[in-house]
Amino acid sequence: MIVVHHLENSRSQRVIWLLEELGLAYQVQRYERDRRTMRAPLALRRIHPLGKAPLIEHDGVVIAETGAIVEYLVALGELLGPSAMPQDRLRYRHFLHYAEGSMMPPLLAILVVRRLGLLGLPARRPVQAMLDDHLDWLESELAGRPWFAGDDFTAADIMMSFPLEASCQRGGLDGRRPRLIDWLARIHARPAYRRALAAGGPYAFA
Ligand SMILES: N[C@@H](CCC(=O)N[C@@H](CS)C(=O)NCC(=O)O)C(=O)O
Repeated sequence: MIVVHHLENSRSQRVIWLLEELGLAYQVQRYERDRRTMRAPLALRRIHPLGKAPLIEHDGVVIAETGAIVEYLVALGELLGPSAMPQDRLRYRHFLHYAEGSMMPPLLAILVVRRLGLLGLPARRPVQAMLDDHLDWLESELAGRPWFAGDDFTAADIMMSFPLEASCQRGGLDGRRPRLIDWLARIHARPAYRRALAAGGPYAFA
């Protein structure tokens, strides 16, 4: 049995969604954020020293880092990898890494700058510009194909869900980028996405 250590309202929602898409059996161990700091509780550090979500446990092994977890589960479930086409495979690998490696840093910067209040004011425009570059590029990527890796929905789309949902919430993503909004509507309509919401508890980004 796979155990998912899931932090409320966080990127770990993606792992529950992936497990639902793959049809693998799992249990959710849900953690609440500290209401003042919004950090994860110390209990997560008993599972992994960094105390970040998501974490999974399987066959006595703890796996951290969403991209690594996604690769592990896709191999286990033998579904939702890229097609055999070399271009799709490259794009799949790119987006699997890009979601956390390139897209999340400006979103985190926006969060920090907002929390700084007036002190953060001078940084608001430059960090928003950094995110806008990503959103413009992603919008153009979806001009030629329905999903991030190619013609088929893959785990790369699941990885991309959190940064794009967070972009709606705090990064100004709206109907001015219609392909991204349409992509979000299509992922949110998937039955496995809906089941994952029920399994993971309230999620403020959907
Ligand atoms: N790149 C890591 C990021 C992990 C991460 O920062 N997780 C957040 C959840 S959104 C967390 O646990 N934050 C609470 C904290 O840092 O205390 C991954 O994708 O697994």
